Amino acid sequence: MSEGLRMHEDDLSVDALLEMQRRMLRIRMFDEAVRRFVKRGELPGSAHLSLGQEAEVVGSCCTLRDDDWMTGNHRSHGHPIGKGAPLGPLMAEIFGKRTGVCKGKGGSMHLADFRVGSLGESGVVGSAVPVATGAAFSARVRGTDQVALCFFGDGAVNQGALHESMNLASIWTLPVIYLCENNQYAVTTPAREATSVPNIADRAVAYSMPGATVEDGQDVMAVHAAVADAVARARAGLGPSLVEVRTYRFSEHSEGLRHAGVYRPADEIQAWLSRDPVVRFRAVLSREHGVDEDALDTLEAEVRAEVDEAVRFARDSEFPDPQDAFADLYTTRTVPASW
Ligand SMILES: Cc1ncc(C[n+]2csc(CCOP(=O)(O)OP(=O)(O)O)c2C)c(N)n1
Ligand SMILES: [Mg+2]
Repeated sequence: MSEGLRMHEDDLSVDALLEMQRRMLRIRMFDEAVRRFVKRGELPGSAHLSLGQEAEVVGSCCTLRDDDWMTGNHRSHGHPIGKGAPLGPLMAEIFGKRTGVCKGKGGSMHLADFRVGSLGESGVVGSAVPVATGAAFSARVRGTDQVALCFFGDGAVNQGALHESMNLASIWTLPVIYLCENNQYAVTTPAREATSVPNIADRAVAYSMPGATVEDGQDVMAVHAAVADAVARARAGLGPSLVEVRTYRFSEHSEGLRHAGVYRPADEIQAWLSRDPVVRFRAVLSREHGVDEDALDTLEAEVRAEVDEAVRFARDSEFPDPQDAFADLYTTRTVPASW
């Protein structure tokens, strides 16, 4: 990680560390379940899984308070889970049910849960970046110390919306953390062939903000430390940061795509699989924090039961009524005069 942020020292309790492992396990088991249902033809549409990227999602989200905001992208399941959303309404959304977080109208690419500050995800690459920037602007206007965490992939790095947003955030000193999930490919395009700088974090210089690269994005604590520094900076009123996290997706761009073996060398995939973030952090909890193996097994069993319950809830729920197709398309809320 480059220097320049460093406003925060990690001092997490064992309970906080176990919560991070719990959320990583939730993402892992939730997306493994989704993959099974897609394979069986039980789910409509495509599904972009966060398998392999659990550490960057959870390490980032666990630096936030419940009232902080977060936006994401088409790889949308992990982000709200990382922010602490309950699993049932997320799974119901993927099944297209009316109990889903978007009442079954959004589907897999549009999970959101306002109750935990998860403002939305979108299939249009880069489109949630201005939303996070706007949320940070609202904190500034209302005089709160909330911050906004903005996830985007390496494929969004050259989208105009990102550059316009980073520029505005810089000149207005907005409390936003631009978090690039560099899993090294945009569908099949390698980031190194599509972007003009070797380190995406180098782009921060152009917007007078600190930039940091987390080389080992499969280490949840390394991600947490870097993002916590950026969050502390934003909360202190010092403005935005860009954090790039190097990671890897374990599955294909989306389930059902037939690109396997064409663009990613087998030894590269193998090297990343051997650094599984969930397996690694379990070993760290046991070796360095004295958590016994039985407690770690119990944690895994609890999360498995939670995912099973979410699936049951989704399957048992009703589909939306076609008559409600046009409900909730536009907000009826107005901005209070006091703003
Ligand atoms: C504006 C726009 N252009 C192209 C696409 C097609 N598309 C969907 S996902 C994707 C790649 C995204 O890659 P990245 O941002 O690295 O995220 P990842 O899938 O690797 O998590 C592309 C090009 C799109 N959805 N929106
Ligand atoms: Mg990518």
